[in-house]
Amino acid sequence: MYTTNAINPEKAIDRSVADQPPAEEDLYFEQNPAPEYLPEFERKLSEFLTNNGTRKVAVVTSGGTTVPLENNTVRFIDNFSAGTRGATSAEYFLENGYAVVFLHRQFSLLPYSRHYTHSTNCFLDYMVESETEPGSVKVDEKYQVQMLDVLRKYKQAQKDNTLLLLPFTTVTQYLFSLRCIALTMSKLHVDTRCVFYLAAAVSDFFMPTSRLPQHKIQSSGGELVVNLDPVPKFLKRLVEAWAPRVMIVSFKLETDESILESKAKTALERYNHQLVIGNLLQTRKKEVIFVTLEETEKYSLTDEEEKEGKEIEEIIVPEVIKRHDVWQEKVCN
Ligand code: PAZ
Repeated sequence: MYTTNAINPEKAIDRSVADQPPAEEDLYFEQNPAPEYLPEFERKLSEFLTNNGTRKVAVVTSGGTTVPLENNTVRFIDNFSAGTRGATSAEYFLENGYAVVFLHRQFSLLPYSRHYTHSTNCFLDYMVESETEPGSVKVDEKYQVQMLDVLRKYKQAQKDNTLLLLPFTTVTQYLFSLRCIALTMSKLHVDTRCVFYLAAAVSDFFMPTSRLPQHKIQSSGGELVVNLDPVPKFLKRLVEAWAPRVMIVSFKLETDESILESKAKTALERYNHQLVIGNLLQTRKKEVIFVTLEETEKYSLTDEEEKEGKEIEEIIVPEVIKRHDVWQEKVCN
């Protein structure tokens, strides 16, 4: 009979065997500097989670990440995302009783204020000088009802302390922040109550710190050839190691409809998370697909609903919440 746990001290460390190389994702965190604000970030997050007691939590990521081309950054690569999906979804999570950790691109759209910023109207167009009280300013009569509704919800979220705004700019800041949120959730045992709703448009390529020029690239050098590395696939790490008990919803954006569903399925198979929401750049405000290993379901607004100003997130978020409830039942029992 042999035993599988006998120890031979001479062979305890076999120096002829090379060390396992660290995973690509771990190397990323070793080779790129952590944002200086990370300890403060973690402190604020822990305080927020503690204050929110047993409330369910949605971590909503939103907006695009940048890829700096210089250390003292003048130029960077960016993407189209304005943060509409994230900011709008955050409001519906709040309305459904969730606390929301809003990890967003700095200066992109925010829940509630999104109705009045980056819009075709300047915020001043919503105001008029009061006729009854000369010298004072009030909201234009035609915007009163809508603005009061938004204002009340905004103030309620402030009063209840249910919305935490955490900004990022670069892809590296985003990844360090996401890892910090996942690990903090697990540390505070909030993970089973939490859903990650990853709507941010995260760069697939980046310039490693080791190759980043210190100063502004000079045009006198002639043609600029940029050589970017692929960003390691963090979703696998998030699902397997950082947040295994959190329900994870990722988004998949494509521009070619014929590959959207298959790409979403491939992501599910590769990362083993719970749900991929697929959308096309051209129709993302009107139509999405929910893809799981079992089925694909389409959700869309009718032309009528679109005209009335209904938002697709009003359909997406309650559907995600339904699935989160089922997930919670499963992981808690
Ligand atoms: O910010 P926005 O509302 O303009 O766009 C939202 C979106 C298309 C970025 C989002 O729905 C999405 O698909 N995010 C994931 C993108 C991706 O990495 O595939």
